[in-house]
Amino acid sequence: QRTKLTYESRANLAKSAVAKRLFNLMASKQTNLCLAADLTKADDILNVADKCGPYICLLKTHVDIVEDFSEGFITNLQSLAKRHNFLLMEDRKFADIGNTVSLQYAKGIYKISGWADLVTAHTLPGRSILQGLKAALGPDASKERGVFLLAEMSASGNLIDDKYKENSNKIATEGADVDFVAGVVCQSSKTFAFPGLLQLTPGVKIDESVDKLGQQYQTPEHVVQERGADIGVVGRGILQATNVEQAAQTYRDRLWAAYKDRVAK
Ligand code: 5IU
Repeated sequence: QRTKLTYESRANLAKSAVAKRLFNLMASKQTNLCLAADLTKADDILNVADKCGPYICLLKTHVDIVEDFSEGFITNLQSLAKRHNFLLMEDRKFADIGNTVSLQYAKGIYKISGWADLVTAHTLPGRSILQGLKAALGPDASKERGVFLLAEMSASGNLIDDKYKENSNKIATEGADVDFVAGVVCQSSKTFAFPGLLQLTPGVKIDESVDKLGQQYQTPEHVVQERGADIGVVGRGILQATNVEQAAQTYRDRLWAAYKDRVAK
């Protein structure tokens, strides 16, 4: 069972070079916390990235909500990622035909493939989503880039059913492009079994609740121990805290303790 294995041991099973890097980073830095930096001003994102940097393995962006986007913002974000040792994920949720996602990944204002170690993508278009994204990269660059495929969502009433999950799992684990898949975004340990993939789980908050727009939250302990999360994604639980740095530390401590407990049992 993958949830019983340590991140170190799973690093050796990963087919994606970025997944291997992330597993090792998590083990050495002792953090399985991803910060969802959903803020609309570049400086605010850089500020939380600097404060929370020591406690996170991954910083997740929605770059299209940034009102004052510039190349300088990306340069600064990259230097914070380097200084604090975390990876960057653009939660773009690509979902179009191969040719279009290839353009969306590399071109336009954001040139995502140039800076995001990881991106998210829907499996709705089928395997061509991986081929399309890969096509945007040079032959060797795909070793430095990875994709998280969506197999489940935390939104109440979402349309994903068991068959869709099963087929998403197949895309993540079978075929020529599996070296490009770093993990799966989902809500349950039953969604996939392969220990070389990371389970990223959003919808994490210390006070279990919902928001007004369909988001459903679980506690750090619940997502790691009952639902199999390898990385817990926390946005507003940290961003709206009075002390952001302290909140990041608390989420890190609780997610990490839950993981240590999970592998010890
Ligand atoms: N996110 C989810 N649920 C999902 C997927 C992505 O919440 O199923 I896929 C994203 C949306 C947001 C972050 O960027 O994770 C969660 O933020 P809050 O912790 O503020 O709800």
